[in-house]
Amino acid sequence: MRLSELLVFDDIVIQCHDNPDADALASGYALYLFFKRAGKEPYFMYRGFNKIGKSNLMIMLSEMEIPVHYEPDFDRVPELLITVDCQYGQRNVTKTEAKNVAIIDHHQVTVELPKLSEVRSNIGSCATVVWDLMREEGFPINADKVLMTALYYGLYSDTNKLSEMAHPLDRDMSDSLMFNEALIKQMSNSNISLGELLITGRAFLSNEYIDKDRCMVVEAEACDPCILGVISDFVLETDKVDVCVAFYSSPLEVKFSVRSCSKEVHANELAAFLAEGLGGGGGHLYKAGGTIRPEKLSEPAKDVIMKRLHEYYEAYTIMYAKDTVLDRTGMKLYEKVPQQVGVVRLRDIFPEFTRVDIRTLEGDISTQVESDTFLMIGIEGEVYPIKEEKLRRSYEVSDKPYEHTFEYAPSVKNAVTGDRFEVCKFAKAAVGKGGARIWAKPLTNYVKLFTAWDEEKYYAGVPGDYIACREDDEHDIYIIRSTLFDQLYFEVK
Ligand SMILES: [Mn+2]
Repeated sequence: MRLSELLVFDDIVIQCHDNPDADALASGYALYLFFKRAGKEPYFMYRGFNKIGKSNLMIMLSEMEIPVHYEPDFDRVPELLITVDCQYGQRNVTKTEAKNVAIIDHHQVTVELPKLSEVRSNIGSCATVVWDLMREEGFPINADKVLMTALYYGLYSDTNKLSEMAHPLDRDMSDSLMFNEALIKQMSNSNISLGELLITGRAFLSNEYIDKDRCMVVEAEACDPCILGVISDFVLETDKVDVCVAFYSSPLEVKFSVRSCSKEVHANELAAFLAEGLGGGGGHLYKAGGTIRPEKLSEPAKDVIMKRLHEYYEAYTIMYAKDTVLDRTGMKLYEKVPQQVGVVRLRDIFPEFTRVDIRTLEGDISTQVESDTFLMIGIEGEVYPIKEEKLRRSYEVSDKPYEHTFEYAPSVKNAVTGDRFEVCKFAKAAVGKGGARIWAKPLTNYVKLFTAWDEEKYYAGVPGDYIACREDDEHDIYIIRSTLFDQLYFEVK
């Protein structure tokens, strides 16, 4: 959906979820400004049993002059109702009758969505979704410091001070906003009420320690999700605790934060594992978080989390490629299908020795431009630097442009000037020379593989994925996704 599609309506009401948080308020406020600028008179409100009382939000409302109204008894029927940071029909938003409904959100979809909706479940905050929609309409976001501060604070508080932020679009927004730092500081230091301080203290007493996995689980009472970040960060400081899951369970949602300082447990992967099929989870290698829908649980959240943690630790076999030789039983010989990839000579975009940041769906990579540095764009949009010599050994580079679109277009930024370019626009097509042969077989178990070239970060494989080694180097072991294997390899008969 584009925001301009909503401009056919005149009588517009924007509604946050009940007990609004900073993200809901920021998103609604941004939309309010968008419609104002388009000549409309939008009405911005929230409902439910409680009026906003948390001190950080009180500061936000007064310092930013956010025109939101508390309307527990709202009974007008507007032409268009937009619910932000929630989905119309969900239990956390009081139902308002309306002739038309639009939804803008970033949670898991749990209702049947109306035609007018924009729900991006893998984005860190609703503010990011609104920011992207407004940007698309050419709204001068960067001319309004209050708006930028509101959007930033929405993302900041929904991702535990950005630490659980996972999507590159969130990073794009946080990089581009020039916000009022003093105000952010003031709000984030008024985040915990005295009541919540007691919740934090009581939560520590309810801990469950899994000795053999050096893992601690802490249950808190329902609270502001930021408390979970505080708890899990603190617990991880403890000797003999390498992984921590802090969670609370309320009738509306189960929220959890994951922290890990073990190189054998990626927090984002564990978060995704805990929530699989029940909600969503993700973040970074060391810090992550997620949500579980309570209606999908048939037993207490704590039991589910403990069971899944147990399964997680049981399931994975850890392998270090440099000390491993795969058992060839059941393996077949395959050859690589000549693949079309995209390549960019960075020297064509940036002066030599420029430091650049490459942003991809998997994360940011920094490198320095040298005359022989190329970027390679793989078939899933993964981007990585490669030296010209290595590139030419395995690929035939053409003069034809590389035409491809991905869910998130990879981009590269000059780290000094901040100028950003979409990588694909500069890419030329290249085709693999083929000939490389591997031994491979499908995995029947979960594996974490530390490859020979990266001993810090593992690659996870699940049953169905392929484990392979090069025919000419038995320690060059890697994992190939089941969804890609047939596109990438054919069997040598
Ligand atoms: Mn939110």
